[in-house]
Parts: sequence; C-alpha cells; structure tokens
Amino acid sequence: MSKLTTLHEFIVAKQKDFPFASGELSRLLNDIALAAKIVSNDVRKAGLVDHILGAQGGQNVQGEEQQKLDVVADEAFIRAFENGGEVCGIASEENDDFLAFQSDTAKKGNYVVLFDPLDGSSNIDVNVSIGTIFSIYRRISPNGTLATLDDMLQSGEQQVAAGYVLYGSSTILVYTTGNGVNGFTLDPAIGEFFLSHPEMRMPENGRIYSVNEGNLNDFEPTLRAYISYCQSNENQTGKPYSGRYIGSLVADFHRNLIKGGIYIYPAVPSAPQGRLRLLYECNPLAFIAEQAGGLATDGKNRILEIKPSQLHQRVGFYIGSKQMVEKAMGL
Ligand code: AFP
Repeated sequence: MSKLTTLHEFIVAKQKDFPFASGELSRLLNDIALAAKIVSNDVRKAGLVDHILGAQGGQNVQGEEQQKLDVVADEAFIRAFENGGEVCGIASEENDDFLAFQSDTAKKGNYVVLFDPLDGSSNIDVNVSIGTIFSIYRRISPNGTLATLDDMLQSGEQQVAAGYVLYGSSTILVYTTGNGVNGFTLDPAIGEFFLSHPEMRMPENGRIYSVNEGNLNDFEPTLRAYISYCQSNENQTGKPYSGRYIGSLVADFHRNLIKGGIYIYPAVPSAPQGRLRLLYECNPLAFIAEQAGGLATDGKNRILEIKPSQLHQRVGFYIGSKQMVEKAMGL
C-alpha cells in the first residue's frame, strides 16, 4: 500500500518552497485546515439542525440575505486567524469593513487573509455544494502596528497563497503557494485531510461551459457569439459542448479545473460591474487557475493585474481552460 500524505506532512515538506520560510505560512495554512474542518462539520449538519438551516435574518454589505451558516463559517475562520498569531487583519465578504486584530501577538502577524467564508450560500437550503475561498498576502504596513486598508487592497499578483474548500460529496481543500496546485480530501472519520489530487493541471481545452444563461440576452455580442459557438457543431469537438451551471462558483470552478471548461460571469445590467468579488472570489481562483495552467480575466484584462480600489469591488469574470478563455474573449 502506498503511503498516505496528510495535509500537515505536505505543508511541512513544502515549507522550503515558501518565499518566507519561517514556518509562519505553514502554521497559517494549518489554521485554515482546522477552520475548514469545523465548517465542514457544520455544513454536514445543516439539514439536521433547524437552528443552523435557514436565514439569519440580517443582510450582508452586498444587500444579500445572510444564511446562518454564512455567519457560522465567517466566525470560525475569523477565530482561527485571530487566535493563530500569524494574521494581523482580515477582510471577509460578510463584513462591511476589514478587521484589524487588536492583540499584540496579532499586530506582529505578517499576513492578511481575504476570504469568502461560504460561497454559493443561497444553495445551502437545497443541499447543493458550497465552498470557502481564501487569499493570503504579506502585509505592507509595518510589523507591530494595526493592519490597514492598503494591506487589503493589493493586486492579486501579490498573493503568497490562495485556496478553496469545497463542501461537496466529500470535502476537499485545494491550495497553491505559487508552486503548483494540490488538493486534499477530508477523511471525516478521523478528521484528517489527505493528499488526493497532487499537482493538479487544468486541461488546455475542454467542452464544458458554465454560465447563467438566463442573462444571455444581456451579454455583449462577442460573448453571445462564443456561447453560440459552444452550442454548435462548429467547435473543435464537432458537437455541442455541455452546459453545466451549479450557481456555486467554487463547485463550477473545481469541476472545470479537473475536467476542462470555462466559467463566465460578465458585467450585465443587473450587475453592471460584474457579480463576483475581485478580492474574495476572483483573485484567489485566478491564482489557482494560472498555477494549474488555466487563465482568468475580466473579459479584457488579466484578473491578477487589476489594482483594487475597494474592498467589495466586483468584476466580470472569465476563468478556466486557457484556450477556452481566450476564445471567449474573442482572441
Ligand atoms: P451566493 O453566495 O449569494 O449564493 O452567490 C454565489 C455566487 O457568488 C457564485 O458562487 C455563483 O456562481 C454566482 O454567485 C451565481 O449568481 P447567479 O445566481 O446570478 O447566477
């Protein structure tokens, strides 16, 4: 029997690849794994426990209804970061403003984490896969002080690590530190993540397109032409591609990462800047896509080069197999 590698063993073995190999980032990744296990456990209980299932009653900063699990996940990750000692501040899709941790230990943390605690949360009540997405940066403010807005508003190219946790038919944690992409599946019986998807590569081309086709009439002509191409016999496969849209970005992305495909959410009249958030969703997934050989743009520009001006900034998002994204952009 071949030896199983736990996430912890993998992180320790790879520590030398990190740009700042002091063990801090390793500890931070382990904190994320711990929070992911807690949230995974809560997600698995969602259908059973009345007080977890259903709306919390409040709205988040985007005006969207907050589900209880959104709040549970947000708090679990914030607690892990605040107690871990490596993080001086966070920004989360669920909170209006960023949070600078106040303790002396936290002020000495060298990292900030930006995250979407529960992406696809409108799918919770219908038992569809949801996920956590995270992005890690080195702070630019001086160590020993409070985290600042500038720490949060760095371009995606500055990410030192990014990843996601998909709470699907199994729970999988996928991450990159800029040296390829690896995936770890949670064994719930013993609460351990094991390396299950080493050195993930996104196929250069694919035959799956993921788009909310209800918005089709609002797409600009180049994109409409691309969707027609996907649905025609004129593409490289000689038959229509498969349309697959879960409505949970993490789940759609994960499938396309493995099988090859493209996810598109352009700017539309109902979401004039795009629907997805640059800092919490697009940057981390763009980093992973590129590390796996894929591509991510806003339809014109590389996502990782966009300089953010606001915490909750939204952008159009084209992500997936390189050749498909290029074609969708009309290149
Ligand atoms: P929620 O977290 O509010 O469910 O939003 C999910 C999401 O950000 C992304 O995961 C989906 O792909 C996208 O929005 C779905 O948006 P539409 O419902 O407009 O297709």
